[in-house]
Amino acid sequence: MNQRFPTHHPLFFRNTSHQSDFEKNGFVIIPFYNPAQINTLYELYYKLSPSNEIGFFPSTFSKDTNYRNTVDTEIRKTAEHIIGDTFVNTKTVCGSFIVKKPGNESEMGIHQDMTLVDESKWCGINVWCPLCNLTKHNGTLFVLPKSNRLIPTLRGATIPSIYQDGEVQSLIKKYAHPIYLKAGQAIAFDPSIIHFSPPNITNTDRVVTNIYLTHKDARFITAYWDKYNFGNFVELFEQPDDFFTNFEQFGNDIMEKPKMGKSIGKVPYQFPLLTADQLRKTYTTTKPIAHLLKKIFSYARTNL
Ligand SMILES: O=C(O)CCC(=O)C(=O)O
Repeated sequence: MNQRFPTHHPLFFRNTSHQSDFEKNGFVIIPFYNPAQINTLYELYYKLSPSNEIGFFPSTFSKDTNYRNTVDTEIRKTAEHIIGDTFVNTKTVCGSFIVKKPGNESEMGIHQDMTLVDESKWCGINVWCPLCNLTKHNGTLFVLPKSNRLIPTLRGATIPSIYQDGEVQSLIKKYAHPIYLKAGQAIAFDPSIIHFSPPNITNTDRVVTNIYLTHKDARFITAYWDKYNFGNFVELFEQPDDFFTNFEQFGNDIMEKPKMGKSIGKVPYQFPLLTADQLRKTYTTTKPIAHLLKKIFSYARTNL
């Protein structure tokens, strides 16, 4: 698997302007659930979800296999038609709840999501959709537009990130944009985009559903680095399509070698780092970014 960006994007969106915004910026805002579907999903959440969780809690982190599977099945069932109407050539791999319980522990720091496909050919899409309106108090998502195209990476809990430097992290926070979605609007984003979310400091759970999709022909692949033994190599594991729902190591022994999947060998990796200069150059000279967000949100206002 090469760490380079694809020369062309697979077609994912039926709407050509969604596809081109996604390609240009690494994300696009789309209409997703209607009010009845939001109610169905809230009922599911209150019926099934453990009440003793605190902080930031994705259902994929639960130790209860039945809970993970039921959430996955029901979210995918509720979204099935919208997904069919919105996307082409995709397979839906996992539906989950991502919850921020009230409190400062619910902050989610700067990150890119783990590698799940060969990104020199394919890409994944997270369809992240809140069931409530997002505000600056309840843990909205911030994204750094176009950051999925800054450096090609392999990612996973054991692999050092590209944004370790303190100044780099401050600049990411400075240039990132909050995405204030209304209940039922979704952001469809490339999982390699740099993103984060502040804590939910209201009194109510912030409930989001996330659905991960990728191209129907893409193999599911995860990456693992043993820092004592691998040097500049990373081991890749082919995973079954139910990886997300059946992987037991999230929120558990995530730093251990994957206990699921089949090793397909090691690839060289140089552990690249983002620099403050690269960020400044990209985000102070890329004037379209402010303009572009305005365009995206005016599209959202008129079309959603
Ligand atoms: O739900 C959130 O606040 C953040 C979600 C996120 O960062 C992720 O799913 O990778």
